[in-house]
Amino acid sequence: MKSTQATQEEYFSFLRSVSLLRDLPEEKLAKIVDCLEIEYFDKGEYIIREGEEGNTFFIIAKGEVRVTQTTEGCTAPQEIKTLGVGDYFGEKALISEDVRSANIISTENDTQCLVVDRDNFNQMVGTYEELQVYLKEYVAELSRCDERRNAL
Ligand code: WNU
Repeated sequence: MKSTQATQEEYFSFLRSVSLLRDLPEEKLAKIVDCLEIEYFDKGEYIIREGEEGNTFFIIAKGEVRVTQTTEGCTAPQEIKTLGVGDYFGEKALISEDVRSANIISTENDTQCLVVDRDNFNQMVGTYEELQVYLKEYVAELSRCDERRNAL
């Protein structure tokens, strides 16, 4: 990310406030700030589409998104939850080496996401054992939620 130092510092302290990244070493966090892209989405815009390939991880810096997913026996995708500032998504396709498993849709104009690509995500997670274990468990739990939803 090319930006002023003031902006870099803002992103640094914002990322520090994200629970997932709280304990990440200073230099790792600084590296993430260096390689971040910022993406902007309007209300109703799809950030992620279920079934597509994906190579990015997102952290919400502004706004709100809806998570929806195809469920057996339902014609329209069902809403699973909403996520807001400081929440993140898109880790599952990266960790499970699978296609996107849900839709992510912006519910506001000017939703802003910090985007980390697969290489940088792997570096961030790979060098930090606890983070890796935490995310793997969370992703396994999401798969169980998916199965349960489809079994209803
Ligand atoms: C869910 N099932 C599935 C969420 C975000 C982060 C964490 C929950 Cl650690 P992807 C679609 C994304 C997926 C997840 C997100 O949607 N998601 C869910 C579910 O019940 N995905 N399959 N809830 S919000 C959320 C936990 O990030 O990653 O790359 O794309 O498959």
